[in-house]
Amino acid sequence: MTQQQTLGVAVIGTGRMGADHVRRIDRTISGARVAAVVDVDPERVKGLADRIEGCTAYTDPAAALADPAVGAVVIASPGPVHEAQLLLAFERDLPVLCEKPLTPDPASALRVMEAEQRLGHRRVQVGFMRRYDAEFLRLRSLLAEGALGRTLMLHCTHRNVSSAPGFTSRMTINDSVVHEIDTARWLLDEEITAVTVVRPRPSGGAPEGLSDPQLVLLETSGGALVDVEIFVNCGFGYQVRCEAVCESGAARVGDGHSMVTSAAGRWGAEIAQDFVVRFADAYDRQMQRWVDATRRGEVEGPSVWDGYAAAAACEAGVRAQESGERTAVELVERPDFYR
Ligand code: ISE
Repeated sequence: MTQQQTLGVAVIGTGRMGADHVRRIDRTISGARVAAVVDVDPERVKGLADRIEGCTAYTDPAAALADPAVGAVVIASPGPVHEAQLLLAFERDLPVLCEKPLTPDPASALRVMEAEQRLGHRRVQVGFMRRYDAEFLRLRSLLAEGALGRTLMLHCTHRNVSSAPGFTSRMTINDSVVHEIDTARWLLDEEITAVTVVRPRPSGGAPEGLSDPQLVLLETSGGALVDVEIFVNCGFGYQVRCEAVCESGAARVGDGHSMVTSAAGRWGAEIAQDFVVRFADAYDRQMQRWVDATRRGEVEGPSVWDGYAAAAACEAGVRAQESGERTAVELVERPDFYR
């Protein structure tokens, strides 16, 4: 692939996130075009393809990946079908940007890791978009410079206005806290070694049967502690904050991305209502970086190892939720392929 060629991308899954990625590739970023869209819903996918020149609608991912116009794949379908779709992309040796979670459990993530190693080269970037958010990038640089000394703790807040119908307590770990798990691993450059989950009385705003909010405590291989307030029905806005407490200072991100207005004796800022808005810049940067790297014939960003390590920590998190006990994370040794 040369720099001059426009990358033809197939987007698999055209729900909220997939449709947003289609719009982003079509309208916002450069160097790529949407060559194919895939969804189980034939009408939805046709409606989307009809609005994009040179884009073909498919209901079968294998047929889309066989389209000669397709040179790379964005997987934005539900997590449980990622493994099969990743293996299809490997069969054709296509570069992939795969939305989180890589797969819903560590056993399937390990199978993907083995399959990618059999290919002999990395093909997958996992969509942990916070790694592309300007504020989180600044925090990482600050911590890496070491001017504040070692990082001792991270205090994280992760709030959604409301959870989608059918959202379960285990999804609060697998779909939501998975972001803090990856962020902590990336900010600290350490693995998560144990997870504990405690809960206050449930909010009256939480659907029946959903534990909400919860407090998740992550321990890391370097001895840092990470506490995460996960509250997926807070009702008032989408808030993601992270404060690093270091030996000689502290730094916090997540407050500073909206306009502040003063009027009628009041002063205040807006709060984004969802992740598509709050992390719009990060999603754009993530996609542009993926397209640029792919056109250079390279793979960068969060790897299948990162997806696996997050899945392993999530599995421990779900067990900790169910048992109420501190639960150790079980990880295989990191292959040299991913170092
Ligand atoms: C959703 O799947 C996401 O990835 C969002 O970033 C997260 O805030 C939300 O809780 C998840 O359901």
